[in-house]
Amino acid sequence: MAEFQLYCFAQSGNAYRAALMLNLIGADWEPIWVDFFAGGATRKPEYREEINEMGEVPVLVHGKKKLTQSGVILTYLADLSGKFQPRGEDEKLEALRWIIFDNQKLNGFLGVFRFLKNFAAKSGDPAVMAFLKARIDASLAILNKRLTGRSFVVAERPTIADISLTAYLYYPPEEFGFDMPKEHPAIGAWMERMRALPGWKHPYDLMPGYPFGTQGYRNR
Ligand SMILES: N[C@@H](CCC(=O)N[C@@H](CS)C(=O)NCC(=O)O)C(=O)O
Repeated sequence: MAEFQLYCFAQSGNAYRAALMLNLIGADWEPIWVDFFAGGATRKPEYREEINEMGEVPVLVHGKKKLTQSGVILTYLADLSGKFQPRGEDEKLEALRWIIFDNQKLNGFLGVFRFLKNFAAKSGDPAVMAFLKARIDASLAILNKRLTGRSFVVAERPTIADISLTAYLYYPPEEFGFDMPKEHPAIGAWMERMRALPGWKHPYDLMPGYPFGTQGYRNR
């Protein structure tokens, strides 16, 4: 059995943050596939009782420790490995600031937008999609400005804030209907720097369940 287990599935950018971190630090880890789509696994009472009361992936298991929320998992793995750590109080607070912004306003909205566009039984209401797209565009512009003239988000080296921000960005543009790296060149250049890190893998190559068994993408 590997040292770490990660509950995840290939289409989850939230889980990708944790999977990518494990790979980048060279951890001995294995994925545990969660049947989110066909099986609705995260909504089952046994998942909430035994795995995560919040009904979400990612969940990281390390011996007797079980952690959820990608920001918590990233912090734990950075402290444990000494890699991608923000250094000193200012960098730590700055990393947390970007992780919270990302969870709420960038990848938080991107995940919902992509779900409604591709996976939900009924396509997202146009007014809801337009609302989300406007929020996403505003957050992408903020990140693009931050990355203009700098290599990484918090420091001149990648930290867990950068890893958090990758969540949904590498999924194919057709799953969103817009091309984030093309439309936001500083984000595109930063994505290439992240892609060049040893151990980087695309979410569909890193986590199980793509293309998924019984359902397929609604819009393909
Ligand atoms: N802020 C959380 C978000 C986790 C999250 O929303 N995960 C989704 C999958 S991408 C989930 O498990 N949703 C289950 C559900 O809504 O039933 C994190 O970063 O870990």
